Amino acid sequence: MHRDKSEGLLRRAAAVMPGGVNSPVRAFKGVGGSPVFFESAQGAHMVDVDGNRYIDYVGAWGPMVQGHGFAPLVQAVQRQAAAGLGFGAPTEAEVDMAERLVARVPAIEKARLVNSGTEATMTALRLARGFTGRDLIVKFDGCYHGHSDALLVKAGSGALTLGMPDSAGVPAAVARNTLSVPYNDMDAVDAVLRRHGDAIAAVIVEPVAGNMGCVPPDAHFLPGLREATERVGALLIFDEVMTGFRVGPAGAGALHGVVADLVTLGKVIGGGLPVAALGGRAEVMDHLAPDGPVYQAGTLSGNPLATAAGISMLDALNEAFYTRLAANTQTLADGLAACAQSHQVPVCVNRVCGMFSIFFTSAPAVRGFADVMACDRERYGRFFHAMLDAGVYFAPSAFEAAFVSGAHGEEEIASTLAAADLAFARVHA
Ligand code: KE4
Repeated sequence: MHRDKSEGLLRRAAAVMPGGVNSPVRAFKGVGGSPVFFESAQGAHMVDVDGNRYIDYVGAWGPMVQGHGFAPLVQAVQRQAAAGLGFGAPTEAEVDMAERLVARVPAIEKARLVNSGTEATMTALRLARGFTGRDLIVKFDGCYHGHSDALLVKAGSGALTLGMPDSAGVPAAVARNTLSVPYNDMDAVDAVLRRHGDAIAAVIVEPVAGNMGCVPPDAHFLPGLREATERVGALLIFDEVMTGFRVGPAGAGALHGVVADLVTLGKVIGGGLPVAALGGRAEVMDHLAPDGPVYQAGTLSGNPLATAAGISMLDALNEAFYTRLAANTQTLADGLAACAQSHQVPVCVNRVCGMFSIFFTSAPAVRGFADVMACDRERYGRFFHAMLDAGVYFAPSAFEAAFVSGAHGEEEIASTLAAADLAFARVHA
């Protein structure tokens, strides 16, 4: 499989864009080699600029839960484009979208639409600080919540991939207000709340971590966070930008029976177009401008194309969809684990509905950042390239999740497992 055009495009791109990409994790720094430039996508497949076709498990980093080119969404966006691209004024579609989020996510009584997950989590922190009058934030090692200053502390995803979980340019005065503790470690949470409890505005967590690879919460973790934050008067923020409407019809919080004070959403709710959201208790949300003292704004917020996409996506997500998505994710994850074992390659495969990660480790479990950092990233890179050459596109980083869509069926799963059989044989050595 040759990718000459991609390599030529990277040379052009690098002359005019930092690293030749508009988001660092796309640059293949975590797996080596040159990023693939894509041209089109349909269903579970993408086609690169050299005409190579791949089964796609990146799904634009989560939005494509129905697969690429989802017809109802494409048609809704085409219709809206002809009617108007933006008004800078309220539209009925924004109300329709917010009503759907309120109806579907138990934690959400009111919602504010924004343009990215970063905006949503940045706003959530400001709102929590404005509501509580406190400054400190608690996050978890390896969790990624976008690139706002306060959250680039021991962050996952691209920050981890590039070995810069604490970014340059973040003032110490900002970073010192963010405390990061190990995921799934309630003792560490209790210790930091005992010491700083009455100064903590919020605890923010990925209720299923996806930015250090897929790491599900231990059974007691989310209920423990709910009880601990209530005990000290801090808000609990579930960052569901990745897990919202991916792991279940209402996200990970609902799946685990825990209701946060604030929830951030993104990715799936835009189906690939730029829309994200912050939602939560009305008592908290009403502190946002224009009614409240916490300012937040956005020229493109509630953009008509993005809300048209979001509404058509949400209306196509029902219980039956998630039952099938969970079953296919399980079949694929089990098949990959069995295939690795047949080649004596030690792996741990974490999976939840719609997403999974293959960790190259002989450890019995991967429950947090320290476990992830002990995994064999070099072997993941070799596995990634073996799969890429076999026409299967995984995340170009060992610190990301693989995403299954409604368009991944028996044929795609069988082809993926056939490719994995060759790939595990190659990485066995
Ligand atoms: P954006 O600002 O990239 O829309 O969302 C930031 C964000 C917030 N919270 C969670 C849980 C997230 O997963 C993300 C973004 N996820 C990464 C992929 N793991 C985006 C990919 C990229 O950075 O290019």
